[in-house]
Amino acid sequence: MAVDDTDGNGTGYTGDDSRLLGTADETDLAVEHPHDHAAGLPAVTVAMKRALSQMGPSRTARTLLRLNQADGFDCMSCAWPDPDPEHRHRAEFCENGAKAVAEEATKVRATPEFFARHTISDLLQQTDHWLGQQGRLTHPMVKRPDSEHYEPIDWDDAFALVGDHLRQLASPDEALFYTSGRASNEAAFVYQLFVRELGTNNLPDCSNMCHESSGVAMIDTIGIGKGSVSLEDLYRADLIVLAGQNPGTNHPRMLSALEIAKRRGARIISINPLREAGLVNFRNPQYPRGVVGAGTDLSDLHLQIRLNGDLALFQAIGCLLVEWDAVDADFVSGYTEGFGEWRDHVLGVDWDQVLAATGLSREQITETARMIADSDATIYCWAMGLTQHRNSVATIKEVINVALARGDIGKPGAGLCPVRGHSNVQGDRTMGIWEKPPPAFLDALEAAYGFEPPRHHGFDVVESIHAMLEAKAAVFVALGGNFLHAAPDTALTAAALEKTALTVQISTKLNRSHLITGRTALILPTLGRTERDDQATGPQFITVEDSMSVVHASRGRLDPASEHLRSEVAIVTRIAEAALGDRSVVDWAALRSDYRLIRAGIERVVPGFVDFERRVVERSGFVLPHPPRDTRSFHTPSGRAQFTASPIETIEVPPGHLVLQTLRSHDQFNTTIYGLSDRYRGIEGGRLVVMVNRRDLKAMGLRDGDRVDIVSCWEDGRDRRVRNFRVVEYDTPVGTAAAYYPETNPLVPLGSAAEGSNTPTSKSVVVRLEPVG
Ligand SMILES: Nc1nc2c(c(=O)[nH]1)N[C@H]1C(S)=C(S)[C@@H](COP(=O)(O)OP(=O)(O)OC[C@H]3O[C@@H](n4cnc5c(=O)[nH]c(N)nc54)[C@H](O)[C@@H]3O)O[C@H]1N2
Ligand SMILES: Nc1nc2c(c(=O)[nH]1)N[C@H]1C(S)=C(S)[C@@H](COP(=O)(O)OP(=O)(O)OC[C@H]3O[C@@H](n4cnc5c(=O)[nH]c(N)nc54)[C@H](O)[C@@H]3O)O[C@H]1N2
Ligand code: SF4
Ligand SMILES: [Mo]
Repeated sequence: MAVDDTDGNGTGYTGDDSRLLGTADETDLAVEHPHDHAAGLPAVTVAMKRALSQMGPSRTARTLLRLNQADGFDCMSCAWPDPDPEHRHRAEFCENGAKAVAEEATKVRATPEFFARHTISDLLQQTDHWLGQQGRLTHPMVKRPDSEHYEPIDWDDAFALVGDHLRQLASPDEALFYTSGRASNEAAFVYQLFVRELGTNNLPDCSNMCHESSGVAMIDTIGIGKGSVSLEDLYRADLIVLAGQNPGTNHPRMLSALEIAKRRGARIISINPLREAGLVNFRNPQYPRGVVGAGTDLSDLHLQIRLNGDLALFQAIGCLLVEWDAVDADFVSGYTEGFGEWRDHVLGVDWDQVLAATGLSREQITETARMIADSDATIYCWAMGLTQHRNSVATIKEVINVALARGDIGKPGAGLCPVRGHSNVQGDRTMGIWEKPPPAFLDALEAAYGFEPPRHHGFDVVESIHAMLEAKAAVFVALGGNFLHAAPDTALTAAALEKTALTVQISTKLNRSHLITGRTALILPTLGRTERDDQATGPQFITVEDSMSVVHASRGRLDPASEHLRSEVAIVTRIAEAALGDRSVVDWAALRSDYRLIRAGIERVVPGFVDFERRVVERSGFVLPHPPRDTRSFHTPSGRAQFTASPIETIEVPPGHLVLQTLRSHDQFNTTIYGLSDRYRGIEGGRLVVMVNRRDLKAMGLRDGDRVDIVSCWEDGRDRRVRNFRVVEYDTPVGTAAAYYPETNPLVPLGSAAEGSNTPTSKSVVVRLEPVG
């Protein structure tokens, strides 16, 4: 598709172009009362119905009973850890895990005949939900320049095509290699090895849009970008703080862990602008009591905070802890630096500013601080509600300040718990998927393989989009994911991808990133986690790392969706051979035929993987080292954990505007839309909704059920707009609104990213609502 300039803004797309979202029929959209509880019998019923309809009875039994079992495969949905084998249930999965399996192990196929029947323009008119329902990709496909169709291509020709394009670049830095967090450790390791031997660190990943702010904040303050708790710690905590996270939908089995903690006497504080089901009440479907009974009241205190009010909240908590002398003086003097500056800073906190930023009362904040002061061991959990704002790094550092002041790091039942998203996003980073690799990692790579890896930093996601727009990058390769719809500012991202010569998508299922492409485009279909991976030396398993640094094996058992599929490792190593040819010092064919050789490489390069092969086949895998958790050692420049002082900044919202967060429904995995039922929020049959407080609606002269365009307001003056959304009156703080990702990604300005992590500000988009008609 040629880039014409129909909108006059240089992208070829208007903000509301139907090619970006498809044309949805939402005539069945219905809104009812939100639920207060999560899971229970409906969760079991929905999970089984979806599984049966997509996979049939025998596949359902063969997959779901192996999910998260020691000899089975790892759930490909979220990164929540599995209990020890002794504590596992026969059915160790949740509703959304079952949906993820059904989505991958579906019996439906998107074959070459499918692509022959549909032009790319036709497909662009369909919604993401429809695209996903077309089933598993079965053949490598190519879209030639100016063609309106994908057509089949042989694997050899496909690899040669990628190799030719890469070899023709003036510099390896003109190629971008994206990774989504589902790739295995083995695939991720060979991918970065190839990319670095090619000569670039252009390894943007989904982390850049996800927990990057957590990584940056934690590396600066405690010297490592990973959480410091285990499941056992959660069970033993006195107090668990859940900030900016919706576990009932996005990490459902976390609720089981919280329930155990709760029964052992833990208290729970939830901090969230929305009263998400599950934060309030949980009915565990694994116990008869949960299915039929009243369930467990999880939160002892719910703080309905304004969007982006968390920095102010934690600073005020810090102030009260200092005033009450509720600081762990031994920990502070023994292990930290910067306490004095932080203390002086928080003592000067402006309470009026705190109350305005948080929308909370002083009593609520005092009660929260009191619970933290009274707890001997607190765990601080957070997810996207904290990481996707302009000042996210500072906000997370403020949470860390409170944890440091209380000595809540490196002791049982306490710690920091950034709850990861994709099932192996943490492992991919451990394997070196990082555009800013630490020098020690590159040194180890050089020592192990004998080539000189590039030392200059590569592009992250936002920088990659700019690079494509400015024609500084001509080849875009994606190991999984859906870059177009995960990235911000969909019109600009679409224009960026279309400026490239070649886009390559290594994928399991059709998505919009296959339709908005470079001049030439390849779809390389790959095996999923549920499927057998046979290579020259026999069946292979892969490994992953969960949110709590546990590395374990995963083995698929199903027959591959098509005989033409290749594993991610096979595809990446063949691309490496095609691009590097004789100049490579790596024996790619050997790595492909026996993944033990990849794990041996990982053992040589990545700390913590000593005796990898033996330890990972043991039943529950092993835990990677974490100096603050293990020995209260902090690998920061000063050798101590670092307090930091940050100003409270409030988002400027012009009169008549709202701050919008873009979030997940209960029926999607990121850009994969499973269905149209956001059951807990009571929104059924559609996704084009915007949730707004009753008082704001009144002030704007709008009512529940009205139709509006959502228009975002950003300094560059471009028109960013999505059309014809249904207004839903919802219990969100005054001045804030919520709508689903990815349909509202066109509103997130590319230029609006977090300071220090460059993460798009998907949870604080300033918008206005324009009535339709
Ligand atoms: N079923 C399912 N599971 C998933 C995913 C999925 O899409 N579907 N995605 C996976 C991925 S990649 C990720 S990263 C995680 C995401 O997991 P979450 O972070 O839970 O995902 P979001 O839907 O973005 O929800 C953000 C939550 O933060 C709240 N929030 C928003 N802004 C603020 C704020 O300023 N302050 C506070 N305190 N709260 C705020 C929102 O109301 C919402 O409850 O889930 C993973 N698991
Ligand atoms: N507005 C807004 N934008 C956001 C967010 C938000 O909250 N709001 N959240 C951000 C976050 S936290 C994240 S993590 C990103 C997610 O960004 P991505 O990781 O890029 O997106 P996904 O939707 O998870 O990718 C889905 C696609 O992955 C492919 N796939 C599935 N399984 C496999 C597999 O096993 N192997 C391979 N090779 N491919 C597979 C399928 O083709 C599927 O269509 O989006 C970010 N974007
Ligand atoms: S909690 Fe996450 S990893 Fe566990 S079964 Fe559910 S979706 Fe899968
Ligand atoms: Mo994520």
